[in-house]
Amino acid sequence: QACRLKSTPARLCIRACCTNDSFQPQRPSFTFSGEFVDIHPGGASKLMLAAGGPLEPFWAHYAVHNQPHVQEMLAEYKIGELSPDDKAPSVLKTSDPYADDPTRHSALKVNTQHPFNAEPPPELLTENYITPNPIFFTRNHLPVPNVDPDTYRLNVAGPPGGQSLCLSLDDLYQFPKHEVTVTLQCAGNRRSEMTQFKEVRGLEWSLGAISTARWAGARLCDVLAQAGHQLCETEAHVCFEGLDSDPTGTPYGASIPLARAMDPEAEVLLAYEMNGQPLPRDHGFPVRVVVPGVVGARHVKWLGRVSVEPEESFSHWQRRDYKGFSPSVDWDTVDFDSAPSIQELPVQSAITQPKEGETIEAGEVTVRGYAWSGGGRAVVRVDVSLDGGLTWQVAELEGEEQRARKAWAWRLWHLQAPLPAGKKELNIVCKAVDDSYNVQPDTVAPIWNLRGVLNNAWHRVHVHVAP
Ligand code: MTE
Ligand code: MO
Repeated sequence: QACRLKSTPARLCIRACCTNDSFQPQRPSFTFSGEFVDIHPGGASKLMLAAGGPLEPFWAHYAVHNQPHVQEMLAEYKIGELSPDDKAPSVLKTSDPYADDPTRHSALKVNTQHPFNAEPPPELLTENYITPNPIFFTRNHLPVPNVDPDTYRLNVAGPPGGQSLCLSLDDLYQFPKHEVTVTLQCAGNRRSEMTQFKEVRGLEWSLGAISTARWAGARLCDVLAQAGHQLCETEAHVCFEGLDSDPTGTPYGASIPLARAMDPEAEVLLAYEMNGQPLPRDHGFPVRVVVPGVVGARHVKWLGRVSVEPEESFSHWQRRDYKGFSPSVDWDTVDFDSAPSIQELPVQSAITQPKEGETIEAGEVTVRGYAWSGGGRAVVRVDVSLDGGLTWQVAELEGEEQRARKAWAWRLWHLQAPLPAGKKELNIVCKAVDDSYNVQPDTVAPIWNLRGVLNNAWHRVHVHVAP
């Protein structure tokens, strides 16, 4: 019997009984040796949670394992098979944690189904200034919780000696309703272009991990004030916990500085409406955080708990992910404690029309796209080149005018330009400038990082011209 947990990690055996239907039922049960523990891509600690027990609940959850190349990697570590007597099917039966996920719009380009990660195709992304809810990009790390709005309670921890709040949805509606149009962008937007330069670890987002909605809800500063919090400690952080959690019960979490949370001008919301509708389940029903100008990862969905802490959230996603590093840092040398968590994002723009590889008509070309910057910085200009960056033309900005220092939403833009006769192909490039005169870097190379975040290199599209 090879499935006993030995005390020294080197001898550890992890039982993996692959009887789950969603997995490969014809495969025999097997065990893995401890050599694998340290190089487990998801970290040793997560793997150890499964030690000595069935893997099904974990693999059902982290569905990334259901792929042939993962099986191949693991084959090397297989050390034996369980005798049929050791199998305990009743214990191994697990319900699919994703069975209750909502249905989604078929136009979305699915990155991973479990958890659900998807982006709208470029041609739909910039069709509207406000992204329609059904095609708003979705970034889930875990199964979507099914929250009953009647029994939902938001727990807001009070200051030391103060009282905590336990707010129903109706309680939240009593706070002044605040509305704001905000563009939400994942730090991994455009990661696939970074991978093309050199491999990175993460979801292969194209240019659609960004969307814009009109959000409404209570202002976080009003709720925190009601709980008795003041901006006395400028180094403090507001920590958020989602109601989605992994098999160990650890919820999604993130934090933002208290100074931003308490600043009414920063317009941080506990949002319950998205484009005039209750939040869709994929986007955090019934309540999510919206932090204008800040990376998507801090906009915690299915919000369950808010607290003010002396330190940033201890969540994996605050401390061990969503940070930027030098191109020289690799997975052997990375020190996550050495880099600040991503908050405000850098200036960004991308071309949504024409598409890469498309053949366009001769005569005239219309180039479309989006531009946005973090921290409320406005887009002052978008430059477009049709010759790979040698010469530039200024695009026309569309969409709502931006407010100074509170430019939370993107600008859409277009450029209509005649094509030089005889051109067989075009290298179209765009780059945006924000009101701090920040510009985008021309290539990925100097900003490449092992997690593939923060890609804001000039966006390039190569097209053919019809003869
Ligand atoms: N909140 C919870 N509770 N769970 C999550 O997985 N993902 C975060 C953030 N909030 C996440 C979350 C990340 S990384 C991003 S980019 C945004 O939600 C995506 O929001 P959206 O799915 O509404 O587009
Ligand atoms: Mo994200």
